[in-house]
Amino acid sequence: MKLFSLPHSPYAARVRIQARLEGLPLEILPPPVPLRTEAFMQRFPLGKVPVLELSGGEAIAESWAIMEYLSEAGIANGGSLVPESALGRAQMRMLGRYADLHLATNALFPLFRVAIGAAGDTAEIAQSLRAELLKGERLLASFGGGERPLNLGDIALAPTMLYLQELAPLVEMAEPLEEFPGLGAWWAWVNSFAPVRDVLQEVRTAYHAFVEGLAAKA
Ligand SMILES: N[C@@H](CCC(=O)N[C@@H](CS)C(=O)NCC(=O)O)C(=O)O
Repeated sequence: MKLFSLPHSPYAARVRIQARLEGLPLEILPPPVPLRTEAFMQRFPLGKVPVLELSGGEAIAESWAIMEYLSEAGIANGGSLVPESALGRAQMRMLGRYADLHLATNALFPLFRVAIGAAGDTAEIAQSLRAELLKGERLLASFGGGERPLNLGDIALAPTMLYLQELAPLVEMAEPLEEFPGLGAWWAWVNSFAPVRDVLQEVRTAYHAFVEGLAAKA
């Protein structure tokens, strides 16, 4: 199986973390045709990476669909990243949807726009970031205390949280998780897993290289 990935992509990073945690035999490759071209859109209708290409040539896009496919395909060597109970699975999906529909939509994308120099009210973006982080703080607390195994929701959230911390200084929030001890503890916990920590470091390095490249061109 081939995973078409970009090193700085938080969405591709999810699948790469899962692959390392579960010992999945994925060949990690750049997109086989340039993004944002008709050729890419024809081959991969949703127009984004990551894309998982199966040995029969079928393509699966959307990181969450790929992660669920991989965990259902019966090829994992490690423990399961999908909880056994229906409640555990619902909580896992809530974390994934929190990452995409709340944190990314309302905080990360506005921060990206600031990063590329688009106009934006930085005080408003900081307020929105705090509001979204508070949701996460409360969501994690609602799962109850105590140890639980890492799941796909944590893996979906981790790269988004990495980018928020990289970009929050743009809106005068140097350490955004400092105000949210539950999220801070969660962040330390997910980073205690070497595959998570290592892939996040790859994303961080790729992102910094990307930013330096932009600065050099300016
Ligand atoms: N919802 C998608 C988002 C994927 C996504 O936004 N990928 C970005 C890279 S981080 C991309 O392919 N961008 C190319 C483009 O927008 O042209 C997922 O979860 O896979």
